[in-house]
Order: sequence, then structure tokens, then C-alpha cells
Amino acid sequence: MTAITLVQGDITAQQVDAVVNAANSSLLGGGGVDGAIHRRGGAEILAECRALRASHYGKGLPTGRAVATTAGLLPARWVIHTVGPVYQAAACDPSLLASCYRESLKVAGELGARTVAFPAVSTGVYGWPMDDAARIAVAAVREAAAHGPFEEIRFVLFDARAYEAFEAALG
Ligand code: AR6
Repeated sequence: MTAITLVQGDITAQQVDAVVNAANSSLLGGGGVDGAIHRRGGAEILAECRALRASHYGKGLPTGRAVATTAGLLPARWVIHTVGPVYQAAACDPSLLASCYRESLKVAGELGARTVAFPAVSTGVYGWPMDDAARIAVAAVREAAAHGPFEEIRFVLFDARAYEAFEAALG
């Protein structure tokens, strides 16, 4: 039985097997979670991202997919980079956001990770409304956890507002 937990805090400080990065398809870094992970994790993460681009993702990692690198200097063993969808109120497909969680857990399972920490993918720069994103994230993780080998899947929420949204979604 997988524990699905919530903490308010910084994803880069989590002592888990794998932390998930809210990346962009270039895999070359950015702001928000992505900036924090590369800053604290060090140059080794970016070097592996560049190598992945060269070998597999010349056109970019597609939205909804996930790929792993070392976690460099972070307390985790791996960083799993996923690309959330940009929110567009008129035409937004929740399945792409759900796919980020599902694909990240698939990669985590293949690596042998038992504990995984997620940020609230797409809810910063990419603009997804927090309550809606929280419901999609919790449903996707619950579904994947039922079939996976995980001890704990942790949502790491940056502020109280995000924490409350995930708390409500967990019920
Ligand atoms: N730990 C946990 N959560 C955080 C942290 C942190 N250190 N920093 C921010 N958040 P975002 P996105 C929260 O913008 O919306 C980047 O430039 C933040 O408050 O990091 O998927 C990438 O390169 C928000 O709730 O990711 C992409 O271009 C959530 O994490 C783009 O942003 C996600 O915010 C991806 O945008």
C-alpha cells in the first residue's frame, strides 16, 4: 500500500529516491522548480540533460513525457524531468497533465525508486489553476500507485495555498 503524503516545502530538500522536475521540453533549465533543481543539484544534471537531448530528444521532450537523470548534489538519487502542459482556458487537456504523473511514476518504477516527490506540475509559469491541477494530480497518482511498487509518493507544495488545494483533493 503506497502512502500518498503532503508537505509544504522545497522539492530540492526532499530525501527520497526520486524527485520530479517541472521542466520544459528543451531540458535545458528554466525558472521555478526547474531553476531550483539545477541550482542546488549542480552541473552534472544539466550535463546529462544535454546528453539526453543529443541522443534522444533533439526535437525536445514531448509534453506529458518523463525522463530521468542523476540528482547530482541533491539528497535524492534521481531527478525525473517531466514537461507539463501550458494552461489554456479554452482548450486544455487534463490528460496531458495526468500523463506527467503517470509517466514519471513509470520511469521511477523502472529505476527501482520506492519513494518519489512531486511538485505541483504546471501550476507556476505554465498557469494551471491550483485546485484543478491538484485534483488531476491526486487522481493520476492514486491510479498509478495502485499498480506500482512505491512506499511513498509525496507532493511537495511550495506555499500554504497549494498545500490546501492538495489537501482538499486528497479528501
Ligand atoms: N519546491 C517546490 N515547489 C516549487 C518550488 C520549489 N523549490 N519552486 C516553485 N515551486 P513552475 P510549471 C512551485 O513554474 O508551471 C520553468 O521555467 C510553484 O509555486 O516551477 O510546470 C520550466 O523550465 C508552482 O506551484 O513549473 C518551464 O519552462 C509549482 O512549483 C516552466 O517553468 C510549479 O511551478 C514550467 O512551468
